[in-house]
This record gives sequence, structure tokens and C-alpha cells, in this order.
Amino acid sequence: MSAAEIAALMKKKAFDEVELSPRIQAGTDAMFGRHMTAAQVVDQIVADVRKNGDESLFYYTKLIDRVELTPENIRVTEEEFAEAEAEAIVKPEVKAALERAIANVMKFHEEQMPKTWLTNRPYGSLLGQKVTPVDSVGIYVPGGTAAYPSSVMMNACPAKVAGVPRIVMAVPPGKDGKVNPNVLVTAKLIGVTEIYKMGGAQAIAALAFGTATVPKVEKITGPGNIFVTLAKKAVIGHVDIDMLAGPSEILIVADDSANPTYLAADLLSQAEHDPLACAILITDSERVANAVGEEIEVQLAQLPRKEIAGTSLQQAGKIVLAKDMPTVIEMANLSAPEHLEIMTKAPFEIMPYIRNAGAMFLGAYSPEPLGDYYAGPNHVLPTGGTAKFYSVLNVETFMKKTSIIAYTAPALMAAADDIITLAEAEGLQAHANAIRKRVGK
Ligand code: HSO
Ligand code: ZN
Repeated sequence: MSAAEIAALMKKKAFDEVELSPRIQAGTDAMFGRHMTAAQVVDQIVADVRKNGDESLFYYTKLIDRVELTPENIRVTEEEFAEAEAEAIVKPEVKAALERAIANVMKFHEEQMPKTWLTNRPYGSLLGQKVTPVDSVGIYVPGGTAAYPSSVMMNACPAKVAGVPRIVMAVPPGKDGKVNPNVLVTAKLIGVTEIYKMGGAQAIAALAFGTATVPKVEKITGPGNIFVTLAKKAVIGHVDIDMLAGPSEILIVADDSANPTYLAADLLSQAEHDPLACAILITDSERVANAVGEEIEVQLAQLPRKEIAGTSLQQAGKIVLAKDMPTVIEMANLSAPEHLEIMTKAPFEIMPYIRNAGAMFLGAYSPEPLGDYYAGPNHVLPTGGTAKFYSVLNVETFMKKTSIIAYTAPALMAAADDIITLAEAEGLQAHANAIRKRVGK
């Protein structure tokens, strides 16, 4: 298999070309009374919510989530938080593990915190950069079986560390009108209490433009289905977003020293996420390639989610035998995987050559789920080859940078001629005057 073919496996269809499943397409056709692509559906919903606010937000929630929202019940109340905790659906050991995971994630992101800085220039001038958290952020949390507490943690912790004053969350309500209790408990542990029961494109539009009951935010982050992702794409510019992310991926590069049992388990860990997930092993060892193939069969058969993982492996699972390690590395860089495991004798010798990857896991004892849940780095990562230009979610995702310029009179005097020359070359006399008036030229 060539490097380009592997990269193609990972590079999914463009988001606006994704075809809906027949069941969902039938639903949207019925909703709008005509055939529309996913992108057209999203454009319509976003435009409606932008124009009509709550009215359209509630209308689409009723149609899609079958829940009757009102200005009074859209926001999760104190009682609902208490109920989620009291229900004890969140087992004590889960809560305790979550607390330890949150501490690790907070600590890592604190270390990431960028600093405001000033630097000296001649004649006592100062230049610098101020970092400021965005005023508000909206974190989207998917509903149903993909309502992962770990994703709540991975979005909310860096926003907290960045110091975002207002962190709100959007979570689609279940049919009973309630929000997943695990999500509520996790949000509360991190200190996020402004939660709106809304989902899909309508939630993204409400966060981006604001409605009478949902105040607008400045940035939207978090994973979602195709409608959510397309809606995030549609509101860029009105707000910022984190990235456009799709189904999970893992690419493992391994040499003859790797343990096939571990590799098979790690490939399956991402395959079980989604039938569209992608799991690839590239190795220069024929022994490892064969053994992992066999081991996958054994482990897959025992998985509760074997259907999902099996479909994913059939569609985008590959074991590739490459001729040598430089070829393996080039294949990895071309694929730009979300997760890259380097399972070789000396992983730090390979690491410097990796240019494109969302996150790297080095050595036999750094399996991908360690990053999903616990070590500290973020699990919101670029997928579909977008690690060529997107970064992992991080503290700076929630911050802006502002330049600082503070010149003294002698410093401005020394620069005056050049600035006046440049301003006049652009035909901008008022610009030149702002200098002349100060330096008497
Ligand atoms: N691997 C997923 C994140 C996740 N895994 C959440 C388990 N829960 C992101 O690529
Ligand atoms: Zn995962």
C-alpha cells in the first residue's frame, strides 16, 4: 500500500459532501418537505435561529429532540444538578477517578499557559504581547451514547485554566427532557454551571448569535455530529471555533520490538468509537504485522461494541508492511493522524521526524486511552488529515493575543523618517502627520 493510499484512508470526505444515512435523510426530508443536503439543512436552521431566536430554537428542538423547551426550562437548574448527583448514576468510584483525571488535566494545561511579555527596544521603548481569555465560550457536548464526561473535562478544563469568565455548555436533552447526569456531575466538578438543554445546529446558532434566553458567546468548542460540525463551519467569523473534527483515528508505527497484543488492543480502542473511525498499523516487521492481524480477531470477538469496531476495521482498518522505518515515518506524516502511537525500541529517535499528528504516544506503556482519559494532555484533536494545520485543543484556544507598543520620544524620533517615507509612499498623509506632529518634522 502506498503512502498516498494510506493518507486517503484517513482523509475523510469534506464535511459538506458527507452523505446522510438513509434514515436521517428521510427525517430531514420530512422536516423540510423537500430533499436537502446536510449542508442545506444546517444553513436553513442557522439562518432561522439567527433571525427568530428562541422561537426557531424551540421549534427545531421540538421537531428533532421531541422536547418542549421554554425560556423557563431551557437552563439546567440547581435542583437538576442536585438530582443528577443524588441519582447516584454516577458511581462514587467514577466520581473519584474523574476528580483525579481533572487534576491531571488542569495541571498539564496550567503548564501550557502562555505569558504576557514585554521586551526592551532602544531608547527605553517597550514591545510586547498581552494574552487575554475570551470573554465567553460555549462548549458543545453531544447527547446520547456519545455524551462523554471525559469530553466535558477536556473542553472545560483548559477554558477554566485560561480564565474565561463565562463558560456555558450546550447539551441536547434526552426524550425525557433531562441532561445526562454524568455530564452534569462532571461540569459541576469543574465549576461549569450555565448549561442549556439544546443540541444540534440550532444550539450552535443560538450560541453564535444569541437568543432572548441564550446569551451569545465569543467562541464555540467541542465535538459533535455532522450537523453540529457543519453549523460550526457556518458561524465562523461571527464567533471563533476550535476546529472541524470528525470520527476518531489511530495510526501506530511499530518495529519488531512491539507487543502485538498491545497494538491490537490500541487499534480496537479507536475502532470501537464509530463505524467511520480509522485504525491503521504501519510496521517494518512481518512478524508484528501477522501477529497483530491474528490478535485483532481474538480481541474483537470479545468486545461488546464488536459490530461498530468490526465495521470500522472493515472500512478503514489496515495493517501495512513497509520496507523500512523512514518509509513508515513518511507514511505517518502524509496521513497526519489524530493519534500517533510510536511503538518502537527507541521512540524518541522517531519523534523529531514527526511533523503532522494531533498527539503522539511514545513507548509500550503509553496507550492511546491514557490520553483519552487521564494523563493530562487534551483529547480534542484534529482528525481527517487536518493535523497538517490544526493543533490539539489547548489553553491558547481560549485566549487571544494583543500586541503592546510603547515608544519613547527619542525612539520615535529615530524611527520618524522611515515611517513618514512609508506612509507617503502609500499616499497616506494623515498617517505621516501623526508622526510629524510629534517630532516636529
Ligand atoms: N478518543 C476520543 C475521545 C474519547 N475517547 C472520549 C473516549 N472517550 C477522541 O479522539
Ligand atoms: Zn477514545
